[in-house]
Formats: sequence, C-alpha cells, structure tokens
Amino acid sequence: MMERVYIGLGSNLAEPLEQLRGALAALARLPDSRLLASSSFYGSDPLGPADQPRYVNAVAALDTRLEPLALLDALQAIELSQGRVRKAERWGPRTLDLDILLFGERLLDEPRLRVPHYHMHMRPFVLYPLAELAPDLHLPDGRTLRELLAACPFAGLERLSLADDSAPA
Ligand code: A4P
Ligand code: MG
Repeated sequence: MMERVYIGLGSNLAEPLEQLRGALAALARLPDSRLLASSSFYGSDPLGPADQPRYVNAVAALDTRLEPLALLDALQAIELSQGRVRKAERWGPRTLDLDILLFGERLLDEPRLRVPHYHMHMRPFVLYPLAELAPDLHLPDGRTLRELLAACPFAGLERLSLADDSAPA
C-alpha cells in the first residue's frame, strides 16, 4: 500500500539552496516511492542557538511503499551523502536535515522515530510550506493544519521562490 508522507527539509550551511535541490533530486530517486510535489523554498530565522546562519526550509510530499524505519534509513543516507556531520550541539547548524513530518495516519513513538514530528505543530518553517502542498490536511490527532496555522504567525519567514521547478511533476 502506498502511503502519503510529508518530509521537512532544512539547511543552513554550504549553499542551502543547493542542498535542498540535491535532496529533492535524491528523494525523487528513492525506491518504491514517488515524489509528488515540493513547496516553495523559505528563508527562516534559526530556532535554537542564535549564532548560526539563517535556514532555508521546504516541505516535500511523497508516496511510498517503504516502511517508516526504511524511509528514515534512506533519508539519513541522503543527509550523510550531502556532508551532514552530527554534532552534540542541539539544534546547531547543519548542511541538510530531513525530518519525517507525517507518515499517512500513523502515530509512531519509537526510539528512532516519532511521528508526527514532535515540534512541527508550532514551527512556521514547517507549517507554511506544508500548507502549500496540503491546505486541507488533518493531523492524526484530528487537529487541522488551518487551526495550527492560525496559532502560528508567519514570523521570521520569507518566501524565496515559487515551488521548485527542478522537481519532477
Ligand atoms: N527522529 C525521531 N523522529 C524523527 C522524525 N520524525 N524524522 C530521530 C526524522 N528523525 C527523527 O535527529 C536526531 C534523531 O531524531 C535521528 O537520529 C532520528 O532517529 P538529527 O537529524 O540527527 O538531529 P537534529 O535534527 O539536530 O535533532 P532534532 O531534535 O530532530 O532537531 P530538529 O527538530 O530537526 O530541529 N531552525 C530553522 N529556522 N529551520 C530548521 O529547519 N532545524 C532545527 C533542527 C533547529 N532549528 C531550525 C531548523
Ligand atoms: Mg532532524
């Protein structure tokens, strides 16, 4: 069965726009999956330590037959292939971060994987790009994306581009 997955992309090192374009190309090559759409790219103020560059963020929609942990493995392999080094500092700078925001209607609470992504409901750099792809979305707990957006100001966010046209249709 194909399940609809939303992935959050973020980068604030080493040419963030190129990092996101590279990540979208890699998502388009995932096995047993189809990249459906990607949002515009957004510049965003860093959440966490302030002494780091601004981020570029986007969200992608994917249909996949992969199981959640297999998808996580594949996303982490993409992060590594784009030079991600995991550091001890929480929320520090990174070349590429790929987060599974939603996986169908699933609720997952495993050591390696919590879905929905635990902070997505209050992050403007997740909610606004997600709304471009799925304005009528419901979270598994019944909350609507519209409700979450109403409580989340468009603050520190700047739309950089229209939906990326390098992604496949
Ligand atoms: N993990 C658990 N659930 C998930 C999930 N749903 N998707 C585990 C992906 N991974 C998940 O992640 C640590 C571990 O989380 C993984 O090994 C995986 O098994 P990580 O990518 O190594 O570390 P991280 O990203 O630094 O940690 P964390 O807590 O996930 O940080 P966030 O929430 O991703 O935040 N500011 C702006 N403006 N834009 C950003 O994108 N991102 C962060 C990182 C901080 N500030 C930001 C942004
Ligand atoms: Mg992460």
